[in-house]
Amino acid sequence: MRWTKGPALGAAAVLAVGGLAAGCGSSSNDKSSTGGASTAASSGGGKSYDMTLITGVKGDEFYVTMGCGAQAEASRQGVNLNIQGPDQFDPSLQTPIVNAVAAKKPDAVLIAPTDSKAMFAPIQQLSSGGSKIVLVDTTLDQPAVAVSQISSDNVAGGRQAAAAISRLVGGSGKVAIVNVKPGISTTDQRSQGFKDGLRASPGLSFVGEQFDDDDPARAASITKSMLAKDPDLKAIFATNILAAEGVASGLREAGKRGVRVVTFDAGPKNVEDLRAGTVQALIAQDPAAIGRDGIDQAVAALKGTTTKPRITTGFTTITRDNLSDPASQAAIYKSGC
Ligand code: T6T
Repeated sequence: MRWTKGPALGAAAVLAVGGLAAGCGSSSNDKSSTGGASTAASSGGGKSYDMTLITGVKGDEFYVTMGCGAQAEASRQGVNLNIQGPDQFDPSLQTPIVNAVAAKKPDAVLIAPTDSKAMFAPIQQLSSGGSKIVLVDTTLDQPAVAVSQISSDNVAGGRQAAAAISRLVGGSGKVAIVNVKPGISTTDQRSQGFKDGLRASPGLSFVGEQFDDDDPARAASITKSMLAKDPDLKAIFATNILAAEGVASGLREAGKRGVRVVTFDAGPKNVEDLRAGTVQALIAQDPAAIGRDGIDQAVAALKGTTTKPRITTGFTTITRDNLSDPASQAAIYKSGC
């Protein structure tokens, strides 16, 4: 089996590689894990805007890589960018950060809301204070508060995961989902896309979905309890980085070989698990492109030029067969810029 690019992969992904390379060459580090340093604008010529990127969680390589893409573009555009994020993917921890940022009234805020409902009021408050809002990665049930939303096509990614699992198990057997928590737009959509995609493979039987609260230890114990309940489980779809890490640990701890795993995201640990054969395919998003496009949309909104209400970035499907290809290597998330 050899997969290369996912269906949504195109110019966006190619551009993202360029953005990421620029990020790695810049002087910025992982602001989302250092608690919010800011980098002064170094170029430009016009007005220098102050922007903040509020990630879903600190230290997660998806958001680190998004921060690298955003920082590279901010430096290019002469934007002062500050990057912050909560310690956990949790609206009760993200809200105080949003409130503190609102008090500073930055020109624009790029934000990945940790809950599609609970984060609406704090984000609306930011907008009422005059900051332009760009939703990056996750979105809100009421996204009109934002000038632009930028993300992967998460429904399509979930469908792609179902098709990949169907191929891996020969079209029949029990399959399950390990998800993060309800209310996160991205992972809800991946789960929805996966369930839709299963309809194309009537031989697959869906035995359920469980939520790990973005905790890999919980994902590992969920995996072991799924195996105890269904010892003939054939495959698991893990909907994000930490779910994937936990599912891989759970399979190792259970000493279970032969269960096929397809995951969203491509952090360094996910790649190790792919190399070791515990995981069979990683659907890598393009977080650097999301960060870069987020800065561009915010600048356009502030300058009063045309913004794009919706931007969809691409995927790269990474398997052991194509892992050494330059496109796969470029799609692996970074732990620092
Ligand atoms: O999968 C990404 C992101 O797209 C999602 O919204 C939350 O989880 C990640 O950050 C990975 O941990």
